[in-house]
Amino acid sequence: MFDQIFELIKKYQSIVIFGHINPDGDCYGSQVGLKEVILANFPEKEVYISGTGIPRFYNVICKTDDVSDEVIERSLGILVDGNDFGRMEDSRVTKCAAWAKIDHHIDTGSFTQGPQVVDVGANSTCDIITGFVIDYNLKITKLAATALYLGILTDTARFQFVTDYPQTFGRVKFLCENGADPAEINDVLNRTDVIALAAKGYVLSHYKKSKHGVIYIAFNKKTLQKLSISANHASGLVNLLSNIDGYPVWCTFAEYTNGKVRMEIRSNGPIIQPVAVSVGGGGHAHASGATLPELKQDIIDDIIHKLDETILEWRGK
Ligand SMILES: [Mn+2]
Repeated sequence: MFDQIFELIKKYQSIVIFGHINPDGDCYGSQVGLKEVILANFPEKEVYISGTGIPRFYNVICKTDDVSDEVIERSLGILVDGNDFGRMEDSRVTKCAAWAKIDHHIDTGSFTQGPQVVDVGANSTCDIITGFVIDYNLKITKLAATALYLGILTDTARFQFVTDYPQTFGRVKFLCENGADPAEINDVLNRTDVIALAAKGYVLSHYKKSKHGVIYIAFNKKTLQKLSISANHASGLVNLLSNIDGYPVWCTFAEYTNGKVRMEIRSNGPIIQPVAVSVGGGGHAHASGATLPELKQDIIDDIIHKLDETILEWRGK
C-alpha cells in the first residue's frame, strides 16, 4: 500500500498533511516528519502541515503552516494518526484533490477516499513512517528525524508500550544516526510548573475506584478553572493512575468549556476499545478515548459499569 501512497506523493506538486483533533506528539511528529522527508526527496514540491501541532515544540521542531483554501483544493491530502475526515483538526481536509492515509488506530472502515496504510500493531504513526523511510531508502533530515522520534517517544509513553522492541529500537537508532537528539526532546517534555504540579496533586488525592478494578477521576469545568488547566491538560494526566495493583483499567473524564467531555481510557490487560466505541469514540485495544455530550453522573456510571464488566470477562479467561 505504501507503493500507492508513494505514487500519489510523486504525482502531486502540492501536498497538505493533516493531523487529528487535539494534536499529540505522534500526530505533530508524523506531520512534520513526513513533510520534511517529502521535501528532502522532492525539493521542488510544496508541502504544508495544517492544524496547531504542539506549540511548546515550535522552537525545537517547527511551527505548522498557514494553508489557504486554494492550496488545499489542488493538493494531495495525507491524513496521519487518525481514522478519517471526521477525526481531522482541519475540516477543510474534505476539499483536497485526492487523499491518502497513514495510521495505527483500529480501522473502522470509514476512510474510503484513497490508499491507506493502517498498521494496528505499530506503536505510533511515526514508527510506521520511519519504517517507510528506511524501506524506501529515502533521504531524511535532522528535523524529520527529531519530529519522528518525538512521536515514537510520546505514543509509547517513553518506550513502555512497544510491541516489537528490536524493530522499534532499530528505527530509533536510525533516527538518532540522522540527527534526532533524545536529550533535546526530553528537556522540553520534562519541563513543568507549579500549575501542573497542583493538577497532579489533585488527581492523586481525588481519584475514585470502581467495584471491579477501574480507577478514575472526573474533572468538571469549575475544578479545571480552579486548577487553571484545560480539559486537554487534565486528560493528559490519565497515566498518573496507571498500573495500580488490582486496577487494570484507568480513565479520566474532563469537561470542556462548551460542556462536552473528553474521556480517556487505558488498560494493561482488558481490551477496552469496544467501550469507547460504544459511546462514539475509538482508538487502540488498550488506549482509547471518546467525546461525551455532557458530564453527568449516570453517563459516567454507565461507562464504569461497562469497564467493570470488561474486567470481569477478562479475569474469567
Ligand atoms: Mn498515534
